[in-house]
Amino acid sequence: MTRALELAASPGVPLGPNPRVGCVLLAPDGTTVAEGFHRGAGSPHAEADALARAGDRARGATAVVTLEPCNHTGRTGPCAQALVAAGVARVVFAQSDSNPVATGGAGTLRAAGVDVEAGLLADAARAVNRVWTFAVEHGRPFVTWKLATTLDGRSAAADGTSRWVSSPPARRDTHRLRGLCDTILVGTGTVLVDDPQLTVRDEDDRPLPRDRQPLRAVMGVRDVPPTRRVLDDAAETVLLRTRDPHEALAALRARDRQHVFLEGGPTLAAAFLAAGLVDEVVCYVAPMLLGAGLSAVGDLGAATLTDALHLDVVEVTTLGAGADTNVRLTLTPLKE
Ligand code: AOF
Ligand code: ZN
Repeated sequence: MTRALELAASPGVPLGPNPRVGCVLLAPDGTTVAEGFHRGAGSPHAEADALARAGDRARGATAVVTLEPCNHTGRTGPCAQALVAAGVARVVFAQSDSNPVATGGAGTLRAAGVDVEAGLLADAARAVNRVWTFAVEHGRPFVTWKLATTLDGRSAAADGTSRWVSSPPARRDTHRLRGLCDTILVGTGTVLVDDPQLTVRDEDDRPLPRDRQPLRAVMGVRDVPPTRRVLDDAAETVLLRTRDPHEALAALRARDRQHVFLEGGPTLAAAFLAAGLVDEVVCYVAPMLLGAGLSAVGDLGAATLTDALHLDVVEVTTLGAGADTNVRLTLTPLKE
């Protein structure tokens, strides 16, 4: 299973709606017959990849898979039936598949007389697909709220200027994190006021190719003029005509989205926080004071200290040096 997990995490697999999955086929004497892994949506599942490499040698083998074999015909599949047809005698998998369309593989295998063992290194397997697992189990995308503030928690000065709060190393780090998400979400307010591009750009500020850009999502009921940069063709854009965070996330989930990078202003951030829909916070703190200006987050209804929203600090990292020094805090909101 350790080897199957390594295969699952093979480099070069594009970010996509599918989980990373690895599979090892073992002969009865314990030697490896074939290995396989999933290379992204539309390509063969890990089990199918390993079975194709094994050919006749799959008969009587044990399949060690990081995820419960699927039970459905989606873009490919179903793997449970393929394992049975290939004559595999035993299946050991790590993580159960709670994806409603694919679940049930273990039952199908057992019904066909295959010996099935579930749960081996399940936590490690869940960690490989942290965000995919969250999305299938919660039925909505995982939300990372990103903010950049001054030491006194302001994201813009009194005159509205906000562009250079964080230092160049922090901004590059933001682009790296954007590129790990499949959706960048803002409100119409941010689009109308700041006219952001919302693309992932490299070290030299060049946008990545369109097919590697996250989806740009804009929520709110105000109209977005066609000249706004978010509507250029550097990346795909969807206008979610709602103010409700639940509805926005449901619409994104319907498009197979699993990781939202929330980059909206204080009002949108407060709406997501109040609804309990922020799962992770990444905050870049610049060593500067404004003493006035826009608070990074709107009213959360906390009139007294005991009403404060508390967060766990997961990581503290210093980015840049000298005048460019920023501190990045990664936190998890505590939910009751
Ligand atoms: C994968 N790779 O190796 C396994 C998966 O519609 P499809 O064919 O893309 O199926 C995707 C679902 O199949 C996926 O969400 C998961 O539930 C299941 N198993 N998926 O992409 C694999 N074994
Ligand atoms: Zn499958």
